[in-house]
Parts: sequence; structure tokens; C-alpha cells
Amino acid sequence: NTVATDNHITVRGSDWYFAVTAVMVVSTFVFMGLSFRKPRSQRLFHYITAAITLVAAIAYFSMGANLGWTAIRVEFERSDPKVAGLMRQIFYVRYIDWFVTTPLLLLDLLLTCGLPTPTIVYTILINEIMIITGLVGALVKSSYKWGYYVFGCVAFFFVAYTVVFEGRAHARALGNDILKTYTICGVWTIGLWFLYPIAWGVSEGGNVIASDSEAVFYGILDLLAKPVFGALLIWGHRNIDLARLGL
Ligand code: RET
Repeated sequence: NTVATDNHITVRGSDWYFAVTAVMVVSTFVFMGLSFRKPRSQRLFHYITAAITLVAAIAYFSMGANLGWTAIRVEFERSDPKVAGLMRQIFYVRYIDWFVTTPLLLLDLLLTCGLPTPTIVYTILINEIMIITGLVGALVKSSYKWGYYVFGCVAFFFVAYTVVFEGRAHARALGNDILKTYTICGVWTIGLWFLYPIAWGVSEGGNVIASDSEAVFYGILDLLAKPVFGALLIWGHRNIDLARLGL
């Protein structure tokens, strides 16, 4: 089970993963630190947001240590002799991270707009379908992988619909400051989340870019989708009393 050198992270790739780990750790401390400026009853979003960056920190630590991956044989229909029969490094630990953190990100967002609990629950369940189909598709070597990808994309459209349409309608009813915070965080989220299936398509899916490039692509997305998103959300909540959200 050898992975050809050009399909495996290099020392630089590993350094990059550790750098992202450091940012995630620092962000976790910042979000927890900021929580102390609020009474306990007002700390829910700080806890959720810190949990997100903490889980990501551990996932990135694993990838920096070159753990949490498996090799799949890459099947090429066009037999390019340079790449045919190679193995590709698939970091399944990403999906363990996403399985935990994407529902938490949705909780941050959907609790902010005051959606009813049943809607939040089914949106999170559909989101889990998206992550698991992405994982299974990544591990499948035949072109059936794209079938899983399609299921994942359909699930994503449902999630995006809830955030963009249902969430906004509910946020509007709660007042301008909540609508503003929700809109900023919602647009940020959906804009970024759309790029993940593209990264998947050129990495786990089509094997177009090398593992180091994959590391940079997903790494930048994760930095924007977790610490930067968290900062926007916590900032937006600075003057919002959780009682207004029924929390
Ligand atoms: C996959 C492949 C299947 C189709 C789709 C995907 C979307 C993944 C997303 C991931 C978001 C991750 C985040 C991580 C934390 O920072 C699983 C790649 C649609 C949207 C926000």
C-alpha cells in the first residue's frame, strides 16, 4: 500500500496542517475567554463556537502528524501512464471533524434566527447525510463515488434552502439586529460551504490536485468557516439577549 510521493503530503503540507492547528487552538481559547465577559446564562454561543474550533484543532493535529488517512487506488478511465494505478491519500479524519462540527455550525446559525426545534433537527440530520455520503464517496474507488457525491449535493441544497429562505424569514421577525447578524453569518456560511464540494471534486473525487494543494484548499476554507465565522457570530451576539431567541 505505497502512496506515490506526489500523492502524499510533504513536510510543508504537514507544517501547514500544524499551523492551522495552532490557529484553531488559539481561537478556542479566545472564544472561551470572551465567554467570561457574559453571565453564565448568556454563554451558549461561546460554548458551541469554542467546541467547533477545538474539534477542528484535534483533526488538524492528526493530519499534521500524518495520521487519520487511508490510501485508495485511483481508477483512471483515461490511462495517463504517469498517474494510472497510483494511490491517493484520503484524510477520513476530516469527515469525523465535519460530522461533529457542521451540526454545531448549523446550531450556531439556526438558533440565532429562532427556527423551531423540529426544523433545526431535520436540517442537521440532512446535513449528516451530506457528510457521510461525502466520506463514503471519498473511500469508493470506482466511479460510483460520484453517485454518493450527487446524494451529498442534493442534501446540501436542502440545508442551504433552510438557511437562506426559512432562516431569514424567522430572523426578520425577531428584529433588525438579529436579522443583520443572521444575514452576515448566513451569507458567509453558504458562500463558503459551496466551495467544499468543489474542493472534494478536485481532491477525493477527481484526484486532480495533489494532497498538499488539498491541504491548502480545505485549510483556508476551514479557517474561514470556523474561526472567522465564529468571530462574526460572537461579535454579532454581543448585544443580543438569548431570552429573545427563546434560549
Ligand atoms: C462534501 C461532498 C459531498 C457533497 C457535498 C459536500 C459538502 C461538504 C461541506 C462541508 C463543510 C464543512 C465545514 C467544515 C468546517 O469548517 C461532503 C464535500 C455538498 C459543505 C464547514
